[in-house]
Amino acid sequence: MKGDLSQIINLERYPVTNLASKASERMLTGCHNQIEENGLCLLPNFVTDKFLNEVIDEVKTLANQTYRAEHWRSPFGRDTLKSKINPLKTRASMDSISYDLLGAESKMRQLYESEYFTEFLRKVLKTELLFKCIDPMISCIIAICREGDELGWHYDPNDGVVTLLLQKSLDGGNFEFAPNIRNSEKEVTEEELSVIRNEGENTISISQSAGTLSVFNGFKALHRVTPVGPKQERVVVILSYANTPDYIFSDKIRQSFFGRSN
Ligand SMILES: O=C(O)CCC(=O)C(=O)O
Ligand SMILES: [Fe+2]
Repeated sequence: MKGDLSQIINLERYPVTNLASKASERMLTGCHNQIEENGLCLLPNFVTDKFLNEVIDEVKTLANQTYRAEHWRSPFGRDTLKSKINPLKTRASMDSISYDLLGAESKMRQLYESEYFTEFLRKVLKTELLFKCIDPMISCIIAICREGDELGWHYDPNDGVVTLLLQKSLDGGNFEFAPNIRNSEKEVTEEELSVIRNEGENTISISQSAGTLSVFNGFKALHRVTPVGPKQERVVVILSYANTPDYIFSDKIRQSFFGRSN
């Protein structure tokens, strides 16, 4: 298994298979410092070039099985406002490949299903309570944002989303977030509203390259991917985790992303 991971993860820089080593300790301290600062940890060149090329090939092979979704949703997960033009609804539009389409040989599946990798994420997030989701469709998806596509401001329904950028868009498609802004399930604050209106003072825009792994708490942070420009699509793998070992997404989420619930 370790041997397999050396083909996938850049183990020299990120010694994920030897978490007790001094090198790992240093690496994890770096991760903790980043999370301390703004709730997000960026790990550039996390995967090997070989892996990146193989997964891009997987995406090409599955190109005719992507599902195009466009929907408007309340960033707060509350269906208070029905109108499509209401600025409090944000737009998500992209083509996605569901987890159940990744074959047994899929390199991406191997990374997501690696126990070393999950354990590494637990150490990054300083929790024992982090488990892969067991959703057959949503646990690990590949999202392709083409010209005009975006993932508008939202919170995630689960604690941990980890992304791996496979291909950067040449313009737009930036990841932006407002850390730790969620403070109540019920009441929407002025601070949250100002983020959605793109007037938020605490919004952070980050730069990711192909091969960057990003770990963040999207349950607590409002976040978005800005509209993608014309030159090159943005391709990202979205890996989902929860604090219980049995998390599956709602039928509504499966329907809205893939037009089917099983
Ligand atoms: O594509 C990204 O970088 C973020 C994905 C995301 O926010 C989500 O899937 O909930
Ligand atoms: Fe999200």
